[in-house]
Amino acid sequence: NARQGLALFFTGLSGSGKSTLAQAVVARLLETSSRPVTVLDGDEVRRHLSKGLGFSREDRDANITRIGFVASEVVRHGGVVICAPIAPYANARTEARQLVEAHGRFVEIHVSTPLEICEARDRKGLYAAARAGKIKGFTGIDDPYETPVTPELRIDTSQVSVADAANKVFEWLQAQALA
Ligand code: GGZ
Repeated sequence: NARQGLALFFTGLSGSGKSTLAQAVVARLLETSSRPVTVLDGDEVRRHLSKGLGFSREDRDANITRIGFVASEVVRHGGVVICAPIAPYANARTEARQLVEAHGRFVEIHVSTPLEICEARDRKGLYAAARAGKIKGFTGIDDPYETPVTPELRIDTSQVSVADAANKVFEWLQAQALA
């Protein structure tokens, strides 16, 4: 049912290409359908919805629960919602999935770009700061990332271009009659 609500949940390390890939998928969705798409942009979520939260396990879990709740509301009303947090803990991802699946479809996309590549990119200098001990508890350096075991899709952006990766997601959605 193409009108069923749908959440695309991208998860992966900082610098893995989640946001870039999510934006490319949004562009594809908007090109080919008249359905509105809500993007829960990571920076905006941290600035508004999750203002005041830090990066302890408790705060990260609260962040993902809030994102899951908003996503479930969008899906409940038949909308399409895209989120792209790190979401390092499997339990929190499962909770978000359950919130959404009460009302529609949840598609987990693991952006599996290896740590070495994310760190080499280091677009914001955060990995260098984490290695230098200036940021404590940085995911992949001195904080965990629990690799998704059975995501709907897994994409390594060091192996494929953003355009190809977005196509892969889009084609998978079409094959599932979700786009
Ligand atoms: C991980 C951190 C941290 C720590 C600040 N660990 O590359 P970015 O900058 O733009 O993406 C990262 C973002 C992660 O926020 P999320 O809300 O996605 O995280 S979670 O799902 O775990 O709640 C990074 C920046 O915030 N950042 N400190 N310690 N990333």
